[in-house]
Amino acid sequence: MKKIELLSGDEALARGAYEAGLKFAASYPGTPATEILEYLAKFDEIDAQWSVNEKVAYEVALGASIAGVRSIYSSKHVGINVAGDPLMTSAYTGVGGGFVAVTADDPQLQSSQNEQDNRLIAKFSKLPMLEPSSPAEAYKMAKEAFDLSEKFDTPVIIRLTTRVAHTKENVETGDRTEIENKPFTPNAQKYVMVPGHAYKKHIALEAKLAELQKSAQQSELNTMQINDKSLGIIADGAAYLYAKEVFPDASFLKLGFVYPFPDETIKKFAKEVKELYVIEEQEPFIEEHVRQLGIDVKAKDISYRIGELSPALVKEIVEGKIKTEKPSTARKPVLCPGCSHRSVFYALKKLKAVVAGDIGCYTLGALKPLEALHTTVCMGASVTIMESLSKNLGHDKVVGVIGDSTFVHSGITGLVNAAYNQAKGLLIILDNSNTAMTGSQPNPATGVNAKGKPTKKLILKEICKAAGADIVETMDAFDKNLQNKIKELMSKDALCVLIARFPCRMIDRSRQSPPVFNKDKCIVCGACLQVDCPAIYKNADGKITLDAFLCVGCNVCVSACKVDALHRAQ
Ligand SMILES: Cc1ncc(C[n+]2csc(CCOP(=O)(O)OP(=O)(O)O)c2C)c(N)n1
Repeated sequence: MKKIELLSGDEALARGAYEAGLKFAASYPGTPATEILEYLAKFDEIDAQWSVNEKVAYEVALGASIAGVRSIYSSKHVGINVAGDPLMTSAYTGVGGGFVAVTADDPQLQSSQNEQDNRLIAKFSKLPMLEPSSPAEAYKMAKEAFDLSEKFDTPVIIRLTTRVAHTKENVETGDRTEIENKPFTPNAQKYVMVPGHAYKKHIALEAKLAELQKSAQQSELNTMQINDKSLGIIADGAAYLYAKEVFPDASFLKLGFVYPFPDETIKKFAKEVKELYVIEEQEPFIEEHVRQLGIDVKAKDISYRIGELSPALVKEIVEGKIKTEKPSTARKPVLCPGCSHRSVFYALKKLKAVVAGDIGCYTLGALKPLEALHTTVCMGASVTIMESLSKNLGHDKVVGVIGDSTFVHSGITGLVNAAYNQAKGLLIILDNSNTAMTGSQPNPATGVNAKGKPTKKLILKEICKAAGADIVETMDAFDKNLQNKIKELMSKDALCVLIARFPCRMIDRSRQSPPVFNKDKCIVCGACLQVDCPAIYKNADGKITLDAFLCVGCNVCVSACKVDALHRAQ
């Protein structure tokens, strides 16, 4: 039954996949892709899972495809790096049931550690890529991607960016079509990628790409709109919408099937128009290819490769300007009041520890005034960088800090490595029983699955011991002795893990009474402000204010106060 539904790009893509008979979905949370799996997990017809990381997600999804069912992988752009190993070789194996891999990129780093443009992954991996400009297109392309995948025996990548993933639009949805599973027949030439087989597969892949290019040239996803011929614009994704808004009368070649490039279509369009521009966000992906075709084209200055575009910036590009816009610093992100990460970072700051950090809410420990986290590179890198910092700077000075979800994602291997290579030092696992940063998804250490059902629970203490840690202790993250415990473990000549445990405020909203604040004793020394809690701040009149509405009574500020102005409530 046809229905109009207000859907985000993520939801629309997921809806399209559901209607295309999808039976298996795997993902690891990451903005702006998270809502794809969250949407799919609601359907009984779909076996949907949060995998422990993106490599695992890609592999289980590919495995489901090999078993014959339509399957989907989704992650944020950097997740594709983690999944890179199976992804690259899946271009050789091809698929069983239709297999779609979604990358949701984050230009402008709304919530990411880098701004990589995953259109380049399509070229690198030799996989076809579709790119919608809107939720309605994402819905349509999800269906097309499965057909394309089965027709050409290849995974198909769909690339979203934050604007498309999180924009909402009315989308006309329909019914699900059940698709018969493809039979699985053992076929070593296809699925066992030893050199002899893979070499032949690479030859076949090049031929497949040529066929895919013909398909891109005929595809309705690449549309030519000939209007005013004095200005022709080639654009994709959100950039197409911005360009269309600024130059409604121009001629357009809108690319939706972005890789392999539809060369003949591009050449034809270039001949039609007088002045040709490529308007694209991030890397000069289309621009460089158009130039390679020997076509004279104008495009953005290098300064516009950083951050998102907007209609105003598209106008500037065509005016030949250089980008002057600076990143917004309007609002500093901050840990929630009562967040258990705060007490750990406050203790680490006091101990003047060198802290190898990781990615999660706790990365905020790097910001002023806490400034208690000194490296963040990628997920899992706290444990490995801690190993090297400890060996070089002294294990009594260095601490690694990682969240529970990140530890399961890629921290366990680092801990095994540290033990195997006889590293010493302290790793603190901030166990808030949540993947908080991405909006409270469960993970193996929470004992709940993607469908919200109880499942086997990973016991962090046991896995740390099994990985080879010499000492593993667990402590309440708000324990008054936390700082002493960290100090004690830092001084041990051993590989130690401290699991600092307290449920995330997003899942346990219970409150204790705020501390008692004796204003008369307060000398406005600012010590309490060093804990960086939104519930305690300096007023316009220069006085310290404790906001009882925001405060949940964690008492970290009490431990910071040097003049007894703050007391635990009795
Ligand atoms: C490779 C990769 N995948 C996913 C993400 C998105 N992401 C950032 S932090 C995080 C996990 C946070 O959970 P946890 O480690 O438990 O810390 P918390 O936010 O709960 O404090 C995720 C999934 C990412 N940045 N990089």
